[in-house]
Amino acid sequence: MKFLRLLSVAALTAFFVFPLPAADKKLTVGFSQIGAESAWRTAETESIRSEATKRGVNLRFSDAQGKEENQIKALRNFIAQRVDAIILAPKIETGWEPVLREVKRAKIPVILVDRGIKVSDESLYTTLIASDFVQEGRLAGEWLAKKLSGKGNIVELQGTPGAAPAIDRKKGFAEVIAKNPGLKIIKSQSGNFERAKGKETMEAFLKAEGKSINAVYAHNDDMAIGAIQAIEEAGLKPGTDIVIVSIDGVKGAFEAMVAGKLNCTVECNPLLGPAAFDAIEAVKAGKPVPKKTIVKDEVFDQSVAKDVIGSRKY
Ligand code: GYE
Repeated sequence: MKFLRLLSVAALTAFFVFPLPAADKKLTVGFSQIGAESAWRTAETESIRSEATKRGVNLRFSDAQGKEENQIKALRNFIAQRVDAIILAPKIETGWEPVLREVKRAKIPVILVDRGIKVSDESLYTTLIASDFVQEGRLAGEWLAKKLSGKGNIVELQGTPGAAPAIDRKKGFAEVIAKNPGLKIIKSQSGNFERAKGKETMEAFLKAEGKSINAVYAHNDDMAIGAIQAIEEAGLKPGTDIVIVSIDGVKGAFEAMVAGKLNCTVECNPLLGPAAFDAIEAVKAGKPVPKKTIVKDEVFDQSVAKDVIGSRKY
């Protein structure tokens, strides 16, 4: 009896003096997502959601419906809820300083996924996990320059104004075009990374430029798929009459390539869940994390589409 009592006193003492290690506590993570404008984005959301479930993380998901101000509100809610970490997929590069200062004051680490931001103080976020969008633009440009043998008129469908992938994909592509005097970007406008907007913008391009368009460069696959519809409705053959190159590498792009309607896609991997939670766990364990992790991407064109479509994960 006495022994048992002693034992329970020892257990209680152990519990209070040595509380359970933090690693055993269930983490609560807030994830502020931009919206669901593209197949890429839904794949990213799914990757983060399923990885949270797999690791037993309590995920607070907020969909900003395409509005930065909703993302800012979400971050303030996460502060109020005292989450352990925040995953932020920022819509545009600017406008984050004030709210990120509040987050920093609350000592909540911020993991940026997929898009970068412009801040004067880099300590306002912990790490960025993203692709090199300038390089993606270059790869698209190089592929197209070769396909067109350095000659032709290009129309460009840009992503969301102010968003890192729109700015950088435009820049990388323009670099390559500048080196090819026979290539010209005759129109360039935003389709907001959306299929319907891509179609609408392509319709306007076709109306203005008609048959002088030789190629389309779309900052994402969804807009390219919209453009394909517009080209078909104009009585032309996408992939043949007009060469099309885009970025992301989603399933729909591979299907369009197999059907001969899209010529090339530059991959941009949206499956960022595992890397995001690795970073959070490292930060929580007091381990250093790199300021930037660049996700590797590949180029796929029609010639390989049939062989790889079955192994695509998004
Ligand atoms: O390419 C596009 C999406 O931020 C990298 O956003 C991402 C981009 C992606 O809507 O499809």
